[in-house]
Amino acid sequence: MQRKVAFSIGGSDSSGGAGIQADLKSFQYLGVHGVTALTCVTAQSTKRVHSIFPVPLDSLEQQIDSVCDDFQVAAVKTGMLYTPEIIQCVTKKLIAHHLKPIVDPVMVATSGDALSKGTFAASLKKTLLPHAMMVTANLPEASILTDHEVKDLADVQNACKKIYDLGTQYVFIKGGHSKDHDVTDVLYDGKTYHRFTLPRISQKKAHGSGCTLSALITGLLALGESPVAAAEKAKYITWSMIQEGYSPGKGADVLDHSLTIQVPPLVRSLEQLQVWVSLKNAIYILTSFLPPQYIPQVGMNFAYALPNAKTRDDICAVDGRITSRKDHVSLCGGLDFGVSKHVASIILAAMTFEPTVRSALNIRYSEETVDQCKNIGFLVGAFERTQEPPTAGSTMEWGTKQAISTLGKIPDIIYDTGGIGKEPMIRLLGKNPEDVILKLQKIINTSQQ
Ligand code: PXL
Repeated sequence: MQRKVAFSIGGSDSSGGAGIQADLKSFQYLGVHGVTALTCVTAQSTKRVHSIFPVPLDSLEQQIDSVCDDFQVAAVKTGMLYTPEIIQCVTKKLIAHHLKPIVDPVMVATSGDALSKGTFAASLKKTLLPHAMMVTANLPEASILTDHEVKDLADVQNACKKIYDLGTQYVFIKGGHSKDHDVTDVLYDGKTYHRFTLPRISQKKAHGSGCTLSALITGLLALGESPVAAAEKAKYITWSMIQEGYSPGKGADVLDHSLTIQVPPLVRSLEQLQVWVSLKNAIYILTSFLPPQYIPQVGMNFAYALPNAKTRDDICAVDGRITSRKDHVSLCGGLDFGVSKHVASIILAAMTFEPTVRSALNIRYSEETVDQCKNIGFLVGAFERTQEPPTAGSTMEWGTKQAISTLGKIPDIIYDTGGIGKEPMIRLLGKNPEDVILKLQKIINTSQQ
């Protein structure tokens, strides 16, 4: 199979969380072949940088030539360059090979230890940035590059202009170090400021997030994405990797670069993202406790609607199913808006009676489960498929409305006993995914007594 090739020039992080190691994992995540040239070897733990050994310049030159003479490099990034001499060497080689890099202006590690020396910043500005395609700077790095404190969004626009004037084609300034509630990153292309905002993940101190973000941008560019799309998608993926971060040593958390992380769709409002995150967390909990016998033959879906949802596109659900295989419950497919038909129709129908009922889930039907629900004191609604008028468009919409109008209230569950080729089913309704899960836990607990 043909693979695009992305090139990372930077330092080795022996703790495996940042540097070349993070870059290769990020390329791998995207299915891009990663190639590297090592500038330095750092002796580093998850707590601190113990020593830095710069690789001799003739070895660095040979690494870059070996890679560029062999591979069709589709995109390149630079990370830790450490000294003005390394900057000069790398710039000379990139120009010779007609490559314009994504530059991550690494100067200080997450631990606070220095990763640069001498007149590093001045050399970066004068030598490498005029040949860069994009610079990805956090607020302290933007402050150094502009000789001006950049502390919040208000300062970022000016900083973008100043860095752009150094000769790079794009400037990406990351808002992670601001004191704002949410994190806004800004991408400037010389004309427009593109803003990308995601909720702050305050509980994690993520080592390697800058490397990962710039490597993902590089990999996405190698795959043919535009710089604006690459920056936005890279931010979403990095955010998800930080959320799933783990602590492999005695110090900082590192990002989870595995293929199983769930990445939210590119959303246009933080409300959409909150709905996505709530559902994702609920499904994570659900799959950890659900006995497989509750999964219907056709699989389970779990959905959560935006406030005031009007169409299926306003409803987030599993693009696939929650299934059981070999007594193990697992999620098959990602979460997205507009992907559910059945469960979404149930929620939309219920919301026409009571707009706060925004979540639903289908479980396997059994008479015992219906009886247990009655014993718990749940309101139980039902419909019969045989009574559906031929003019009804969606069975789920008709059935839900039928069950609610018969009861005169919103039930906790709605069941039907099936039909020809139609599996009988129970659906749980609630205000949000946590509410639905609590109801399901009550059912499971009473059945185990
Ligand atoms: O995160 C920047 C970075 C880049 N490269 C190397 C590093 C770090 C941070 O620790 O160790 C080698």
